[in-house]
Amino acid sequence: MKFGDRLRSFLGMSSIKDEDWDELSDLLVEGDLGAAFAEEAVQKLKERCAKSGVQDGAGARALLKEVLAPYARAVSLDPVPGALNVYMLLGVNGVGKTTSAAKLARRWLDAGLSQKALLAAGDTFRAAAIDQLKHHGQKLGIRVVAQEPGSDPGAVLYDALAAAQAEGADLVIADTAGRMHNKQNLVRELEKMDKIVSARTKDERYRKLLVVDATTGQNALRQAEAFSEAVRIDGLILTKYDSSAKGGLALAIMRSLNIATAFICDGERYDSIRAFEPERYLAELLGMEP
Ligand SMILES: Nc1nc2c(ncn2[C@@H]2O[C@H](COP(=O)(O)OP(=O)(O)OP(=O)(O)O)[C@@H](O)[C@H]2O)c(=O)[nH]1
Ligand SMILES: [Mg+2]
Repeated sequence: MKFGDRLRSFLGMSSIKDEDWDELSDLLVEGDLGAAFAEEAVQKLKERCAKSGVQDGAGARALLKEVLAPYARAVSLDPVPGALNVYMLLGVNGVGKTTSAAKLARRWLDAGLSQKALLAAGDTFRAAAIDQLKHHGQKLGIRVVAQEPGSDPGAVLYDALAAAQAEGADLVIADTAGRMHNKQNLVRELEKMDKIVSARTKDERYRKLLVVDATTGQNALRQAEAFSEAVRIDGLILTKYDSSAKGGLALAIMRSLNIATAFICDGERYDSIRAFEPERYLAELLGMEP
């Protein structure tokens, strides 16, 4: 049963008793909010319910939505037409970075927010990663700037920026490697790539998006924290929302890193990406009618 549905049945009760609050807290932990956040949310909710005399589940759920709302923040990070915009997609293995890079390129070209886009194969760790991006490039008619497997990802980014300038492209979306087994290496590599782009792109046109798999639970929160220590993250892309039974993870990450979500992806197709809408997200999370 989906987390929202379980919450719906729990909060369907006509009068909430004292011992029910603990169960709600457990339910929120199961929904991937994390223990500390869940406890804090329930504490706030209890206070609000007491203050406004709410004793029934439906009333409590509406108030719970209010308690969680400050953490569900959206940010619009669309390209600004007229000059080069650079996006770097970060995240651990398999979260959907390469797929999201292709989705974003297609979305912004279709919307007329980019006239000419390039994809940069910054994941040089695996040969298959470069091929995968090239495959998307071929399908979408977008050139992919790549080097040999094992080459320096910073050099690939450097090439991509030079190519964008030479060819008059206004959008570069860079894929990156998601391996995490050596945090120090990852951090060093990200910092280096970051420096190369920062030196050549205006701040407001250079965005780092952290891609998070909604199905992966609290591990993803720790990973997000590690990335955010290495570089400034501008926003989240929440993927696999179609197969996530929970979805509270995004809220936990937004709260912990104090960042907002830009996009939410709910499928493998190129058009399975949409702007993050806090109201809709919270309603779905809490099993409410939107
Ligand atoms: N259902 C679903 N599948 C997705 C979504 N986004 C990506 N995927 C799938 O998840 C798998 C991994 O996606 P990739 O884009 O290769 O992930 P990655 O982060 O580049 O992975 P690595 O390069 O191995 O680090 C692929 O099979 C994608 O089709 C989504 O929103 N929903
Ligand atoms: Mg990839």
